[in-house]
Amino acid sequence: MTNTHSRRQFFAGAAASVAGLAVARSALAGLPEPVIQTSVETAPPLVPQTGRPYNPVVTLNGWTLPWRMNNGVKEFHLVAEPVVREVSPGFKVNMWGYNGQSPGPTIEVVEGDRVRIFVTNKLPEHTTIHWHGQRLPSGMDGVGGLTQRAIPVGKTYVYEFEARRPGTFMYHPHADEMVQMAMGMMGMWVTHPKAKHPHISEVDRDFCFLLNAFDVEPGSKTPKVNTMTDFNIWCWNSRVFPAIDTLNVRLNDRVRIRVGNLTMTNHPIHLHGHEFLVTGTDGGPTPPSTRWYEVTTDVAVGQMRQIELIADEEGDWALHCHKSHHTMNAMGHDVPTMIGVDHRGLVKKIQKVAPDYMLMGERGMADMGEMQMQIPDNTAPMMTGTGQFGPLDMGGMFTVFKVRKDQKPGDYKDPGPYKFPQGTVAYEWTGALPPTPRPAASSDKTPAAAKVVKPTAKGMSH
Ligand SMILES: [Cu+2]
Repeated sequence: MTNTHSRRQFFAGAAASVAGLAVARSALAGLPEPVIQTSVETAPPLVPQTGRPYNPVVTLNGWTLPWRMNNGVKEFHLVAEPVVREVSPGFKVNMWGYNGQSPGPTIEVVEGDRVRIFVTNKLPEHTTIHWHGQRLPSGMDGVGGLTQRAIPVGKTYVYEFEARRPGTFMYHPHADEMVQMAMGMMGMWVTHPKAKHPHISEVDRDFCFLLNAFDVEPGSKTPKVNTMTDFNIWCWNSRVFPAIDTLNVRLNDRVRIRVGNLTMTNHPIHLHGHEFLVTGTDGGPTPPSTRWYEVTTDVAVGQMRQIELIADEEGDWALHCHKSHHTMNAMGHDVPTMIGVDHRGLVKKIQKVAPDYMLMGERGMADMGEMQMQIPDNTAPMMTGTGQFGPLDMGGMFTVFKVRKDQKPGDYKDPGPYKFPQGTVAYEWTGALPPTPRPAASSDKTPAAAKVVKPTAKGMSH
């Protein structure tokens, strides 16, 4: 899932462009050169070369935007533009994003930093950027019509404010919001503390990702932008499992995971094998006396959550949204439940008149995980991903938290599948078995839907 060579190239390139801009003093009067990134790989942490030091984050399948220092001000250049995002291998979606990607790059600054962000609009319509959760002057809040004129097509606007409080934030348009967010316009913002903070611990690994969702009809390439709640592609940073990178940590690392939700529903994020504390919310770090241990935390629409844990159990641990239909990719939901219905012989008959007809699920849907059924071009299989023991029957908002004794400090590479110590994996009982007859067909011939429900003026009545 990672490629060290191109990571290094990207990293060297980014560092060089920052250094290069720092010496080209005469160029500082103009716009900072926009840095564009088209790789879907997780970029290594961008260690700050200028400004106050901090411990950088890693954005899953994303990257951090380099800046230039201009008279003590951190200058960034965001370009709002149409992009093509590979949601999973073989599944590319026309999105709108920033600097070559959806989501846009993570912006990392330090508490007290003066920040200047140039925003160039290369979209076919006007836009703005709202800096979700920040303390800032009202006129920098990015609400089109209310606090500024929306940025016209082809124009560049400047936002400038001080990053006043440390925490996890997001950015997104506040102009034609439904369309622009349905098209993938969003990004993460992390403000690191300027000094030791009583409510912010120093961690060994710091990950971040956005929850986002799209409605892409199987076989098409552009999200439907008028969808209100019925999204079908459930993403972390515009990727679906198994295309979401794993979170790779060393045994006993202190780990922070920052999650922001810009979908239109809530997501209970669940980690296996460990308890965690919610150490930060929308309002910043939480006082330690208010924290309690969880294994699932709900991230509501528009919210940010920071969770922290000590990774003290080796293994491959699932990390996923607990809504089971969010760990699946595009599928039709109007499929009748066929569990327990014996329809042997029926499919062949129907296929004579409708050759593509497929009846699924008389034993559940697990078979879908390994079925090599034909799917339309440019879509993601519904349930996919293969582990060392077989298919995972998963998609969407799912990845693996990999805890390894021999992962080197600062090494974020995927260590591969876990080598389970002998005798620690669930195993088959090979002794005598109790009889397991299949349930006999029911002798009860009474139709199940025997009650007649009649609509009345007041509603439904029996
Ligand atoms: Cu979810």
